[in-house]
Amino acid sequence: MNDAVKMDTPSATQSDVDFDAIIIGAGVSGLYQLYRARELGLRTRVFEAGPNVGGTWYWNRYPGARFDSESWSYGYSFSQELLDEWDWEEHFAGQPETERYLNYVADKFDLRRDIQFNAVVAAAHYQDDNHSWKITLDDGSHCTARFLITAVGVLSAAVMPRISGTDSFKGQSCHTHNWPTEPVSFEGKRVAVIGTGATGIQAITEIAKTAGHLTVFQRTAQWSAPLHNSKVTPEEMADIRKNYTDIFARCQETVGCFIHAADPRAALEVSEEEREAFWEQRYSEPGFGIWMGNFKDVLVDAEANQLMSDFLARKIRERVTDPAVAEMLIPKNHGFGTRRVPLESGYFEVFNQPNVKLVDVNENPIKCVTPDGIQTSDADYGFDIIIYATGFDAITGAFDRIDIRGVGGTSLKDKWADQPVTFLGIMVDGFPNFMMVMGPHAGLGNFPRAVEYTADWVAELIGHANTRNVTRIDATADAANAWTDHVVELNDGLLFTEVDSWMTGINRNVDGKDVRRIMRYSGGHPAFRRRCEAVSQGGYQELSMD
Ligand code: NA7
Repeated sequence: MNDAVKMDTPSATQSDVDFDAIIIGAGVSGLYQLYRARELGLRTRVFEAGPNVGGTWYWNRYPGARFDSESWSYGYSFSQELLDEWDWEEHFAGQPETERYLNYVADKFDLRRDIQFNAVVAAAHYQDDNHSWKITLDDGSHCTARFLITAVGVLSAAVMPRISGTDSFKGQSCHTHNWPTEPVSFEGKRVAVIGTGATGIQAITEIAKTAGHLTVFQRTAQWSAPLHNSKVTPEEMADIRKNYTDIFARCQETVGCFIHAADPRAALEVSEEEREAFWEQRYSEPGFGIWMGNFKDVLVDAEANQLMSDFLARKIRERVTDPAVAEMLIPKNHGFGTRRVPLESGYFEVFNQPNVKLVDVNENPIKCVTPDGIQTSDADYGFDIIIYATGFDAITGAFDRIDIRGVGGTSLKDKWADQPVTFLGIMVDGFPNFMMVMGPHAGLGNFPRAVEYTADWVAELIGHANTRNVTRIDATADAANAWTDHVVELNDGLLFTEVDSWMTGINRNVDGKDVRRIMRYSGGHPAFRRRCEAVSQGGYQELSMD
């Protein structure tokens, strides 16, 4: 074993491996999985590509980066002491506050001593002769572990656009995910932002406040709604603290683990006045209520969805003074909520500013980046700074970037080439002792709630195996196929499956990601929990154990 990976004394039961468990990633998932692994007494090592903890909240330090989940519903729930100690400053925390929070957690639970930073996992190969994984870092060092747990995030493999000349640009440029740690000044600068997803919308709103001139290159307009962020007063924090038990219980019972649950009424069964009043109310309230707490038919019934989209189009027309610009900002190729809804804090008004220009790249495609700026089909733009808010190779991208091989050398990337196949979104048949916290087929939503549940389930499974001297756990092919069929069926009738987005596996900047696939579990967290509990309480009959 290479020196870069330090080893503790092997335990009697697992003396043939360097570690009981390797976790990839020290973000929200990896930190908690490490905490649980420690409780089990596992000799654990976390490999983290970055120089510090935080994952998403370490890397995405672009201006305006913040939660769209209520902060106090997003924090960890597992430690009463932590809940008692941590005061949230904003209802929707910005990246610096969240990064501070995750550092606080790492320090409080003394997690860093088991984390190796700047450690990029290049390969992980299963070795059936001793039921272990051989993990190799990109510096060539390697080690072995009984269990391999991925906590690599859903949106961590950043992707640059397929535009030629990006390297030739003489000014400053970066992808929002790789934002520098030192402050960037936009004062008096000519700035370009390419991309108008959740990230672009946050960054554009903030950068427009100080940029000399900002040009936004938009390919797909978004149905975005107000965030309504505010400071948390001491009185509110005291109230939140009193109610944590109820808050987390509520999150467990909603589809996306948010505090917001769908309204039991259908948009089409109430009067027009009632509908409009409800939507006005949702539009004026903080957070995802407008998406997750909307009428129950808005995301499944095309007519209801059209009415909701019309409502939001009217809002955009009210807020944007130039009617031609307003029309450019109104999505035409998808309905409300069928892509991830970005929440905004004055985004549409940005386009009323004299220092901001919106360019539709469908009308005027970007031809290339030049040393001085960007050339489109109809103009040459000079820039000092170019920002790529072009998103991620979502969900499977971080897996694809590691050479993961299961029994017989089967590559995970190849196995998933057409469609991810998983068991509970946690295991993959033919990849024994391999567990994913928030892999493909996990439910998407208020991330830490699902993370805590999944990491607990994984820890319970490993505990079950260890107490029975089981050294090899694999999902059966039947179980994985049945689960995958179930995940696919759940998408019938959901409007979002008919739309290109990272949630349907589309990324036009990545080879092979141009066909829609079922990437996430759409049955909702309560149903997911019931499925997982049925497996654990049933004695893990869907798994083979030796
Ligand atoms: P997204 O939501 O994938 O957005 C990426 C944006 O970049 C989107 O508007 C893309 O347009 C655009 N894009 C990508 N390539 C190009 C080119 N070549 N030209 C113009 N525009 C381009 O990523 P985000 O980082 O904003 O958000 C990811 C998630 O993070 C978000 O949903 C939250 O959950 C947190 P497209 O839509 O593909 O036409």
